[in-house]
Amino acid sequence: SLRQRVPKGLQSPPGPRGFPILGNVLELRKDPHLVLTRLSRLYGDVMEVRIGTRPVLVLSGLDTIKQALVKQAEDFLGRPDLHSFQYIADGKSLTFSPDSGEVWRARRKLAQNALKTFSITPSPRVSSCCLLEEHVSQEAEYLVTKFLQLMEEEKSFDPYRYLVVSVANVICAMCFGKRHDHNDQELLSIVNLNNEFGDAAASGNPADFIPLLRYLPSRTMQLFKDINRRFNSFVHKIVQEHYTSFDKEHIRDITDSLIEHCQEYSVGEDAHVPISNKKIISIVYDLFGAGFDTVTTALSWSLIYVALYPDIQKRIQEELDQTIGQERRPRLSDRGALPYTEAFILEMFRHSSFVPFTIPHSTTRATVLNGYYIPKDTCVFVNQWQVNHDEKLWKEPSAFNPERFLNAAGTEVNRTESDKVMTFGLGKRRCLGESIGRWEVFLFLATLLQQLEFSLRPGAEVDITPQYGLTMKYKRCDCFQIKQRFPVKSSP
Ligand code: HEM
Ligand code: HJJ
Repeated sequence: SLRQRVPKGLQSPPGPRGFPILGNVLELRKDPHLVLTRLSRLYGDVMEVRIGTRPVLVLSGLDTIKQALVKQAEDFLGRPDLHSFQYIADGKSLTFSPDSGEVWRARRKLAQNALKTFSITPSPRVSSCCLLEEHVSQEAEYLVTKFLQLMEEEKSFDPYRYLVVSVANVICAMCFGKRHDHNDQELLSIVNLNNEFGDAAASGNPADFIPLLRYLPSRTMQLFKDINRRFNSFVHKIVQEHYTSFDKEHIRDITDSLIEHCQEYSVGEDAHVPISNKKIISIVYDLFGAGFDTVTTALSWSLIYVALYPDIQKRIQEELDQTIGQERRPRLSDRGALPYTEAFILEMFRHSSFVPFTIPHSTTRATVLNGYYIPKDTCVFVNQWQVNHDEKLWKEPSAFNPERFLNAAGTEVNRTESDKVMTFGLGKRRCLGESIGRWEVFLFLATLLQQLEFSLRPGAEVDITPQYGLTMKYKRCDCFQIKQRFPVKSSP
C-alpha cells in the first residue's frame, strides 16, 4: 500500500472509502467545495480523501485550519509538486512552485516590498495619495463613462469585459508602468477569459493526481497550456523592454525594481540566499496574474449582489451620499467612515466564497494534527467555503446579509465577526496582496456606486451559481442595466 507506516498510538485521519485506482475522484468531479463540505460533517475537520491513488488531507473548521496554518505554520507551508503547476511561469512561479524554503521566503519578501512601494506608499509624484488611488480613480471614472455609453447603445450589457481591463490596468501600472487601451486585443486575449486558468489550477484537477490522464487529450489542459504560453510571452516581452531601457537612477515600476535586485545579487552583495535572476523576475508574473483575476472576480460578484438586492444597494448609496456627497469622488481615506460599505464587501467575500479552497498546501515534515498522524509531503486542501458557510459560526449562512457584520447601531464593523471570514488564507502562505486587494475593491465599488445605480433587465433570468475553479465566477450575464444617479451638472 502507498500508506506510510503510522507511529504507535496515532491514527490516520478518517475519510470516505472510495474505489480502487480512482479513489474518490468521481465524487469530486462536480463542485468539490460542496462535496467536501458535506463529507466533513461525516468525518470531521481533519479528513483524508484519495484522488486516484494519492491521499489528500482536507481541512475544515476555522479552529482546525488556524491550528494547522498558524500554530503549526512551518509544518503546513509547503506546496505540492503538481503536474499542472509546471506550466505556470515555466515552473518558476512564487505561488505554485514547490519551493517553500529560504528561496521562497526571500522571494516573498521581495514581492511584498516591491508591491508596497508601487501601490500604497505615499508618492510625491502623483496628485492623489498613492499610485493605487491614482489609478483606481482614473479607471473607475473610465468605467462610469463606458457603462453609460453601453447602456445608451445596447440597453443592457455585460460589465465583466470592461471591469477586467480596468483592473488589469491598475496592476499593469504598478508592475509595468503602463496602461492598455480597452480594445487592446493582446491584453484582452489574456485577461478576458472564461476561467481557462482557474479550471486547471483549481484544487482537485484529476490530471494532477492520476498520471495516466496526462496522456489523454483534455480540453481543460489544452486551454490551460495555451493561456500560460500567451501569458508568459506577454509578460516576457514587457520584461525585455524594461531591460533595454533600464536606468538604475530611475526605477519606474515593480519590474524595474526586480531587475535592480538581479544586479545586486549577481555582484554578490547579498550572498545569504542566492536566487537566480529568472526566479526574481518571474515574481512579476504572479503579481500580474493574481492582481487582475482576483479583484475582477470580487467586483463582478459585488455588482451582481447590488443588482439583486436593491435595498442593500440603496443603503450603500445613502452612506456614500451622507459621508462623501456629490461634490467630490471617494478616496481611500474614506473607507473607515463607510461601515455599511465595508460590511457589504465582507458579506460578498463570505457569501460567494469565490476562492473556495486556498492554493493547495503540503506538509514539509511528518506532523500530528488534532491527534491524527500526517506524513511528510501530504497534499493539503483548505476548505474556505466550508468556514464561510459553517452553521456553527454563522446564523443563516445562506442568507446575504451585510448587517451580520455591524454593531446594533450600524456604526461600526464587528472585528470578531469579520475575522471569521476566510478569503485570503491564513499564516505564512496567506495572500500577500490582501491589503491591496481590499483597498482596490473598496475604491472601485465606492466610485461606481456613487454615480451609478445597477439593476438587471426586467424578466431576465440570472443564474449566480458559482462555477467551480481556483476563483469561482458566475455565468457571464449581459443583462446589467444602469441609471445615472444624479443629473450631470451642466457647465455655465
Ligand atoms: C495567495 C486570495 C488579491 C497575490 C492567495 C491565496 C488566496 C488569495 C486564498 C492562497 C493562500 C494560501 O495558499 O494559503 C486573494 C483574494 C484577492 C487577492 C481573495 C482579492 C480580492 C491578490 C493581489 C495580489 C495577490 C491583488 C498581488 C498583486 C498573491 C500571491 C499569493 C497569493 C503572490 C501567493 C503567496 C504564496 O504562495 O506565498 N491569494 N488574493 N493576491 N496572492 Fe492573493
Ligand atoms: C497566475 C490567471 C496567470 C499566474 C502566476 C504566474 C498568485 C486566485 C488565488 C490567489 C492568487 C494566486 C496567484 C495567482 C497568479 C495567473 C492567473 C491567469 C498566470 C500566472 C487563490 O496566477 O490567467 O494567468 O503566471
